[in-house]
Amino acid sequence: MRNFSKILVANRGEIAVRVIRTARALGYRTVAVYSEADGGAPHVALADEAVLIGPAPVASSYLDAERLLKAAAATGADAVHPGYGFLSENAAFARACAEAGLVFIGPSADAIHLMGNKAEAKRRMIAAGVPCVPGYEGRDQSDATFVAAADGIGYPVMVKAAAGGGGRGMRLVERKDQLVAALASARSEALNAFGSDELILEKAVQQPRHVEIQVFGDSHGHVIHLGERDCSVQRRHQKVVEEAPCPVMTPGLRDMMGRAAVEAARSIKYEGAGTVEFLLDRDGEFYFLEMNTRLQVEHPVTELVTGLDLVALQLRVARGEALPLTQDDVTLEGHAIEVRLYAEDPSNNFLPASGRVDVWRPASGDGIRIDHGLREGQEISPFYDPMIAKIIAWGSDRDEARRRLIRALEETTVFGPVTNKDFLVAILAQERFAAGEATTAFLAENFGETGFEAARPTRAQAALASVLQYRAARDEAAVRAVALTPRLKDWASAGRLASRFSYALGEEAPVEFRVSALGGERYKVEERDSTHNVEVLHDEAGVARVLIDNVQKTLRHLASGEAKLHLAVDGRSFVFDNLLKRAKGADETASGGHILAPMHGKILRLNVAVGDEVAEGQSLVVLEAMKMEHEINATRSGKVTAVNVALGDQVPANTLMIEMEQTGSGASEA
Ligand code: MV4
Repeated sequence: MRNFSKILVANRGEIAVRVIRTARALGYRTVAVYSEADGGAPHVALADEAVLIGPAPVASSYLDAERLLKAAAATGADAVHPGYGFLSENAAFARACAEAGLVFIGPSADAIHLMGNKAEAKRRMIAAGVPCVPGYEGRDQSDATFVAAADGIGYPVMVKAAAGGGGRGMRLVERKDQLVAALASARSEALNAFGSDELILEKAVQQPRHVEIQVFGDSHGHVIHLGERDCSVQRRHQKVVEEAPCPVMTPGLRDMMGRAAVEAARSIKYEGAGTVEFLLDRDGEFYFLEMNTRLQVEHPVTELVTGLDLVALQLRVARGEALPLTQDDVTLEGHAIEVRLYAEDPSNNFLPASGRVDVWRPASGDGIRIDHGLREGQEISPFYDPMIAKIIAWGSDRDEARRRLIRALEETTVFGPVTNKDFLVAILAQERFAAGEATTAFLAENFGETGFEAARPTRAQAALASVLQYRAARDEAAVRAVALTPRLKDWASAGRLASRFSYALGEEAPVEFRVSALGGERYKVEERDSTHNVEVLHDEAGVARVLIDNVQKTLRHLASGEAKLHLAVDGRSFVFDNLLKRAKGADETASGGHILAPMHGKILRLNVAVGDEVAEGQSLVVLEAMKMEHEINATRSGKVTAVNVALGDQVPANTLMIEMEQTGSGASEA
């Protein structure tokens, strides 16, 4: 037994949250670490203790082994869970933990080191009888040797960096006359990226699937596998969709691949969670590619089809306990699909996005699991991977999981940085993907050429936006006029404003929307080609139920300044930018030019007349309502151009009482 009771989680974000949850549930004390950028992050609040380890850059925080070991010492932690990424596959860190008397929750430093070199790993796997892609993984690195080896293998071949991963230093070589140049460029890229220019050569497998087997080993020599995951849908070697089981798997093939993976792990006395990656070709032949010696990002799909908690298993075997189940106890049920929701812009070459997440509402529902480490209001930091969440769906069959996942994406709202949500929905809805036919070539073939442009908002969606912007401006004006929250007010009566909103909808010219309040939260929206009738049936905390053109729907909305509105409706998220407001405050509703009655009431005093110059804060009107006097003040200076009410009038809410124009310089920004 290697007992421990307090686990330091040497990671951040969703995986730190994931590990802390299980550790706490199993009675362990937990220590989080965080950088200066992460003080407000959920993983910090969730742990019993949290240690500030350094500034935002990873080299001086999450990648700094010394600071992590210090944090463990300071808090009395006796075990370290590395999560994925960062130091999770760093043999020196695993060794340093052991030397500091900490249980490293992962395989031995030797196993990490061995699998970190593709040439070494392949030699060992060939010796263990694990099927490998035909290739060359020798120590002689001369061009002549590679050229001769490639002739033996047959073109096309792949050149790969022995120390590499993630496709860096990898070259596809179609013809003999391209090989020497490819070797040279791969060497220089590998040396630069990994500090080693050692290469291997492999036959290029055509349109393979990426199928990986989850394995577990314990310190008693038991090794089992938990079935496979298909991670073929990748973009530039970044996984985008992962699922279990693989759509083309058969029990016989699973048994063969599982045995090969177990043999791979057994041959190196592997302990803990590991993943053996294979390429699966069209003929059902499979080839060992590499072994990942960590818990992987996509482990939840395995959890959902096996019913096991992989972190719990990791903690068990790290303590020196035997695996609590045998291979025969492992059963697979149903199907699970995971997608990675990223803050990135699919229409701009997937450029990572950062910034404050104003609204973060992950969906929930039957068969839906969302792993994330994000708090609403938190920043997506440019220092780290911009993954927002893993959205995972389980179904009794693949299509049920797929449908549930699409729905979960549609019902998940992110207002703030742009995300790949629509891209993910488009992948899941794509015919070939739905048929389970996606190989590693899927994204390049289906989304490669032009990048991804989400569909533009429809006129009806823009009409909804205009109504919401109208209401936001009205409520803002009312808040300015009297210190009452808009919710307390009675907006039941007809207003008299026709406000204009202009949006660039991706058509040739911007489209103008004219909103008229008909009273009682009913609105008429006129645009170039048609009229939309909108009624807001219910609206609370940014979630509204609306009726538009006789169809009810639920939407989420958030006004951002005077010009912008975030709107999530019909499963999509949009940002509408009112060009009139953005241009120069052409619509004065919210900038103080239109003084509205904030509620139904009686004009008790009228303090201004047409032509008066008024100063900001000056009293304009006193309204009696709900047995109280409400003073309505100018929200900025200007000249009164119209007074539409008289002393003693009973006015409905939203009545345009006074109109002002701006004078002098002070501007529309106020
Ligand atoms: C290959 C291959 C075809 N043949 N090796 C890409 C990342 C690295 N883990 C291995 N990769 C590949 N290795 C041989 N011998 C095709 C790929 C590959 C790929 C693999 C999995 C998922 C997506 C991919 C996209 C392009 C290439």
